[in-house]
This record gives sequence, C-alpha cells and structure tokens, in this order.
Amino acid sequence: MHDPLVRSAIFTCSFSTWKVREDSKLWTSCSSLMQFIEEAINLCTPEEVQFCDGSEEEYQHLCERLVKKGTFIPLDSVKRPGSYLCRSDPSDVARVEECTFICSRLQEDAGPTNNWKDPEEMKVLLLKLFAGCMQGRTLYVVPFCMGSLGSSFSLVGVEITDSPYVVCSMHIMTRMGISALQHIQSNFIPCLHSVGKPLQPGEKDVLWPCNQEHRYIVHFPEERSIWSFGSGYGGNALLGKKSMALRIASVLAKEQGWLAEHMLLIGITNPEGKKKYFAGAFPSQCGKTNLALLCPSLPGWKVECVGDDIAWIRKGKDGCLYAVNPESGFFGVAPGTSYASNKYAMQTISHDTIFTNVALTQDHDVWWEGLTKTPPIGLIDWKGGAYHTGQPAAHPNARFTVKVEQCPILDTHFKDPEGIPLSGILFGGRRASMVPLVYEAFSWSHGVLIGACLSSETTSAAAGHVGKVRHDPFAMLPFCGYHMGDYFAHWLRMGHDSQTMPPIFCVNWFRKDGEGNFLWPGFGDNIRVLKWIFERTEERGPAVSSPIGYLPAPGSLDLTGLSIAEDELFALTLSEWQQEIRECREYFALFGEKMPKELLQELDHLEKRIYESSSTASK
Ligand code: SAT
Ligand code: MN
Repeated sequence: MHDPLVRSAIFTCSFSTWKVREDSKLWTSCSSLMQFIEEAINLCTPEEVQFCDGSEEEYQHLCERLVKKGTFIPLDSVKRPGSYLCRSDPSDVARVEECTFICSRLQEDAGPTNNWKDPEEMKVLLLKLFAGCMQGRTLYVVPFCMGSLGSSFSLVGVEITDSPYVVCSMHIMTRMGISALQHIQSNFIPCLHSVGKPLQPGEKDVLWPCNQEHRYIVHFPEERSIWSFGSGYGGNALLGKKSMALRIASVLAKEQGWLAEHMLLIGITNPEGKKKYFAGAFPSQCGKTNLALLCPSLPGWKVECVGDDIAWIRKGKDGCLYAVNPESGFFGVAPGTSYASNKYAMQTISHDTIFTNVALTQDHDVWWEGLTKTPPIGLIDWKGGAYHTGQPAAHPNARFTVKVEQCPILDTHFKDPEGIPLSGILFGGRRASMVPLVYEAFSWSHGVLIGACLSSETTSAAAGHVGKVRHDPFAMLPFCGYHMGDYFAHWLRMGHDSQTMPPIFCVNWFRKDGEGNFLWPGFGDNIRVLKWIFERTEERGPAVSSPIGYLPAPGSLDLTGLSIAEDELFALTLSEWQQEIRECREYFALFGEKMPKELLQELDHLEKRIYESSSTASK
C-alpha cells in the first residue's frame, strides 16, 4: 500500500511495532495523513519514525530519553515533582521575526508588516533545506487539536518534528495524540518542523540541536500548511501555537467571519457573585499570564482563568461575542514570577512543569530574577555555568510549560465548546508615558482604532532590540497571517451590524514617573482597574468624557489602601497625543488602499477632539 520507506519506517517505530499497535487503523485510514507522513519521510530521511499517541507513558518515556541524553535535568522530586530543566542553545532563545514568512500567492495579501516570498520559490528553498535534515534522528508524528476535542470550532493539525522537546511541549500545550487523530477525518493542517541538524554516522548529538545559519518559520495561507526549520524554541517550533492558532487561524477567521486573537481570557466575579468574562490583547511579555492568573488585592473579587495567550472569538446566535482558548497549557515567562507577584502562577508550576532557560539551584530547584530578592548561593545560570552577579541567572525569555489543569483558578467553563460570552475587550501595551492607566472607547470603531494604534516597547519574547516603542496593532503584528489593512476592516465588519458588541478599553500598567519608577503597582492591584471596567459594563461605573475616551470619574477608581497620585496616572499631555496621532497616520499610510477609510476618519475625529480641547485649555 505504501512506499517501502514508509513501511520500513513504520516497522522501526520505537516503542511498539506497527503490527501490534491497536491504533494502526486510525492512522492508515486517513490517506492524506499517510501521504504527508510518507512525503516527510522521503524528504527528511529520518532513522526512525514514532507515531505519537499522546499517552502519559509516551510523555514519560520521552522525558526519560531526554534525561538520558542530558537535555532534560530532572528537578528535585520533593520540591518540584515531575519537573525538568532544559537549556536551549544560546542562539535559540526566542521567536525570530525576521525569519518568519507569510507566503501567500500574492505579496499584497501578506501586506507590508509580514515578510513575504513567492510560495514556489520558498518551497524550492525549503525543500533543499529539509532534504535529509532528519538523518540520524527520530521523526515524530504528532496529531494535535487546538480547541476542545470534538468541538466544531476546533482545528486539527499534524506536526512532524525531529525534536522530542517539541513533542513533550505539544503534549502539554495541545490535546495531542490518538484523541486528536480521531477527529482528523481528512482535514488537518500539516506542520513540518526540523531543528535542522542532521547527524552524520557516528556523530554525537548536542544537547540542543538547532541551525543558527538557516532559520525559517514559513506559512502558506492558501495551502494552509506550515514549515519550520532551524529553531527548537517556543513559537518557532510548537507549531500549534502562534503559527497555527494565530497566523493560519487568522486567515481562516477572516474568510469565515470570526476572530483569532493574541488575547488572554478571564472571568471576573464581583462581591455580589455576578460574573463576567473579558478578553485582553497585550503584546508578548506585557503581563498576559500575570493578568490571566491574577490574585485580587480587593476583598470579595475573584478572577478565574480561561486562557493566557490566544482567543478564538465568534459571534453567537444572539449577536454577542463568544471566546474559546484553543490551547491546553501555558508557555509563560518565568522571570518576575514569584509568590509575591503571582501566587497562582507559582502554584500552577509547583509540579509537572518543563522549565526552559531558567537557573538551577544547588538543591536542584529552579530560580530566576524576581523569584526571591537575592539569588541563592551556588546557582548555575541558564547557560549551565556558575552564576556571576551582574549576569542574568535566567534568560529574560525563560519559560515554563505547564498544563492548564494545574492552575488553581482555572475557570469551570474553560472547555466549553461554545465558548464564554465576552462583556468587554481590553487592549494594552507597555508604554512608559502618555497612555493613561485605563480609558474606554466611545464606540466599536473608536475601539478598533485603539487596537490599530496599539504600540508597545519591544521585549525579549522576540530576538532583537528590547525597549524600543513599536507599533503592534492589536498585539498581532508578529501573528497576523494576512494584510493588516484587511485585518482592521475585518474587525470593523465584526461590529457593524449589531449593537451587541462589547465595549473596548485601553489599559497601561507600565507608565513611569520622571525618575523612571512605575506609577502603578500592577499585578494583584490591577483588579482595581478591572473593577472599574466591570462596573462600566454594568453602566454603574462613573466616567468622564475626555478627548481620548471615557476616563474614570475622579474618585471612581478604587484606590483604597494605596497612596497613589491619581492625577499622574491619568494626565493627558495633548501635545504628546498630537505627536502620537501624526505617528499613527504615517504608520497607517503603509497600508495604502487597504487602510479602511472609517478608521482614518476615527483618527481625524480623535485629532479634532484633541485639538479642540487643547485650544480650550489654552484660552
Ligand atoms: O511565541 S512564543 O510562544 O515563543 C511566546 C510569545 O511571544 O508569546
Ligand atoms: Mn503570546
């Protein structure tokens, strides 16, 4: 039936031979899957093939294999049971945006914010790189489902990878294995991944194989396929996440009338027991996981987590928006996380967690900057050498990978296939000045403008310069799989025909004073802002109109117990805003004809409001 190569590979399948596998029919019944596997084997020429069933034994077996190899260091079985430390190659520590491509047939469909190359040319290049790239390695076939199993909204993918670290991570981050395979039918998104380091006969492998010279994370939106070469880290390699659930899903969402967004999802319950759900878009490393796992400093308020990174949002029959988190794990930033800042995150990662690029303590536990005030004695840094003061102990983009089920405040509706109803949408970036702590959009289209104008300081989630303010519309700059102008139009369209859209808010936890100190304590105190937002959606929260939107009326933000100058948090320097608007207009010019006129008009209205208020102020 199959090419002899496939058959021989199947028979060398590492832990149970194909003949005795109970699930063999499930695999072979999907001919497009068999074809994908066969082509990958022929192209990448692995030594072995392993069909992953997603079982606990399989996960344990892979972890043991990684421990034997030295890639995983088991952590203390009492302090951190079931957990491992993994150190990546120092050249492979974050997403690489300059190597990420959207290869639509037409360049204008990828738009000016994405790297593009003709798909045919890209395929030629990739085929050369992938030829023989898995020599001496095992090819793992990983069926996975993004979204609840069996939900009509879920998407199934199959990642073929030569990285056991990726397989273990996919185990945590997705519903993976036989359960996903059962939902494939003939429709799945093929994802081909290689670390890009073939092994010559007799060559000893390194602990974290990767290819520093050639790195490509490539998306073919029309073909709906993903090819990733050269990196084994995070979003570059766990292809269900940014590549499928955002870049490819955003293309599907535009075609089918829904939204695939870089958003956290939380439920908030007030002291009277009323619960509402909110979505929030923030660029990478701007506190999404902390907000999603917030431990409120105000008595009587409760936050529950639905997701910390990605939301798929659809309109329900009632015209309201409903959201699901397609992931089943957190891939969270470790540095800065502590019992003081995020108790629930610490509880979540107290066991059965993979830590990547954190420091190792003498007693085989983990450490990172911010975990405790001072580093413990005898620390080993993320590169495996003795820690020296002044050098980072953990890499700033060090991560924990952990199942959402371990989260003590996981929302009970987390798995609801129809999703949770949204009462509000938040946009936020990391802005040292200008943007107030919170304000509310006047309308859906004004809110879309706020999303489109979102800028943030760059962080170490992506390789490159840190701390430079850049436009990051809807926090989707690195993740939108098509033309950003079309994306703005899609957002406007979602809100056109109904009054049922939730209100949109903008938040900024990161404003600083003249001396560079944060003005807002953040973390658990963010509940104070969420309380105002919650109450606004009840039409109870008092607000005042300002040129940029509704601000909390003086005294309406609950600052009980804090000594904070409210004025500074909300100060509007109109000249700064005028400058910002000029900047945004210049940025929007990038999108040419595809820039929706409606948004440009919203920008004009904003400018006019600011101009009028500054001229009144100066009278
Ligand atoms: O893309 S990653 O998953 O590596 C992390 C992020 O940027 O959110
Ligand atoms: Mn993210």
